Amino acid sequence: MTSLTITTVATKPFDGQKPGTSGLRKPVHTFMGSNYSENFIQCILNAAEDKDTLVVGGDGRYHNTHVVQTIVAMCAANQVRRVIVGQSGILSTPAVSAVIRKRQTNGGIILTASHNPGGPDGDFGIKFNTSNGGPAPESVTNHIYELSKSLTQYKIVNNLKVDVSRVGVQTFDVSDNKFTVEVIDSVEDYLQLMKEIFDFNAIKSYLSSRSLKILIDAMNGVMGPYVKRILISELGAPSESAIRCSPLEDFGGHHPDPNLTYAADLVQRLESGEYGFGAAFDGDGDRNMILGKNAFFVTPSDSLAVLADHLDCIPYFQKGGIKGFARSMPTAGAVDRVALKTNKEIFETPTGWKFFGNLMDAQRLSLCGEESFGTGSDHIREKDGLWAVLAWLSVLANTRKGVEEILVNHWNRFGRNFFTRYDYENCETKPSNELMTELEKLLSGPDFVGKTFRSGDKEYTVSVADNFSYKDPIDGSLTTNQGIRLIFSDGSRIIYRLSGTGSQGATIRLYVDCYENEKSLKLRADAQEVLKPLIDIALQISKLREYTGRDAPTVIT
Ligand code: G16
Repeated sequence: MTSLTITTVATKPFDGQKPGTSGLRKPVHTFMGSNYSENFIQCILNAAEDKDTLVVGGDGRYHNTHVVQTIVAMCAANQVRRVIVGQSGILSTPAVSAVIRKRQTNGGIILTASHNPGGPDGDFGIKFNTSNGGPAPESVTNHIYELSKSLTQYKIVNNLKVDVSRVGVQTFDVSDNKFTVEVIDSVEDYLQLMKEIFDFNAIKSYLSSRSLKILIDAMNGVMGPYVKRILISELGAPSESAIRCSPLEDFGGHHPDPNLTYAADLVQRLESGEYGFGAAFDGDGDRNMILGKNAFFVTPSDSLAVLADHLDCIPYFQKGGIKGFARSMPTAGAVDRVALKTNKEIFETPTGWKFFGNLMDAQRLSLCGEESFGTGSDHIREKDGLWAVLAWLSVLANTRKGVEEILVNHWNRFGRNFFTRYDYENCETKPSNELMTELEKLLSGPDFVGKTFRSGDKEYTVSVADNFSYKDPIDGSLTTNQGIRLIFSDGSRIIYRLSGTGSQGATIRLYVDCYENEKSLKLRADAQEVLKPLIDIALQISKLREYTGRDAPTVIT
């Protein structure tokens, strides 16, 4: 075997290589610029304290294959001894987390911009996960960003090419050291984990009894192969139960984002009443949307609460017990009521799955979720779309009830949290920042708390007005500036946040929620109608229309 040599390439720092809510996300043409990806990868490798073995994979979007080769060639030049790569460079985000944990590696690098569009005009992203399988905490991502500001060189083995199309081990001699690349089946480790968690026989026999017809939309993202192998081959769902299962580099030109706007096709098909259960995933397979018969929409906050209330029908929790629950701050507090009833700890964290990891590692957290269509448990350290679907199927098989009936029962027992999110995507950055600054000034004024706002026949008195901060209960780290909150005396909330996952301009998120426990109110169908007075007040206080020039949001959830 001829020895390959390491090349050191001179480079200059790029502005703005600051990881956001979940990794560095930019338009793909930015990542394709000379040295842009190499710089960021070098900073990850410099920041990683232990890097003997790393996992690499992505959601298959445009440019994925190229960057997989770059990462492997740079690992070879930077004292990594072994790299584990998903076949064809494909691994869902939950699968990377599962592989890191199962094979006890030092972490991994995930190539994805999640739910952002792909293709030559779309977005790309690079994210570092640490040895617990979760997204790197802020201490690490801040370190990566600091390194990126002064990087002068990166190291690469230029002529190292790996055949990622075949499963197996390939070894290389790099400057007289052995470097190993193991290409693994993209689904296998994840499938084995799911089999340990769920009762596959129970789900399979329920699906085969034909009492439930399901329709699953992989949205041409990474989940196609996982859906086919797990739901169809293993659990016996008919092949027509899964749609858009071929991973495409541009996701078929769509936003691979499982919400009512971007998964409208699925919603339409469910409206026919033919299916009792529907679900969609995002590009990298960590998000999920759950629908019942006639496209009955389960909000992520409710989905979390219902699962919290039914975890004991899943073998993983029967064996390991149920520790605490958690949700991100903007997520409505439906799960808090289940925690109260079941006497479990409940944590409220900033937006970003990375904030759940410490709690899970400390054995304080079993189940958590976010309003942004994320649900998951401590089986891995990422949110997990297919896990959520299998959890829901377990609940349906166990209760033999429909999705809507389960939700109505839940609201009757616990009351109902109405929730909506308005997204104003791709706004101009400067006025969006000004909006947040002015809002913060306004609410820190001496008379703001106690002030009453009126809309129609409703009246709301402010009892808390702040910018959310979080002290991690495990390591004591403080994270500030996590969203402006107005909490009213009846518990209703208005929250304003700037998204940390957009790739250009600014995305303003407005979250509004309230709680009802009066029978005639809680079973009303239309959340928009219930929340209208609060939405009007939110728009009025923030002068959102004036700052953004937008009359309506881009997406309403
Ligand atoms: C990421 C994070 C989530 C977060 C979401 C939305 O999800 O992992 O924890 O809730 O972004 O963040 P933002 O409101 O800042 O856009 P994903 O699926 O995009 O990786």
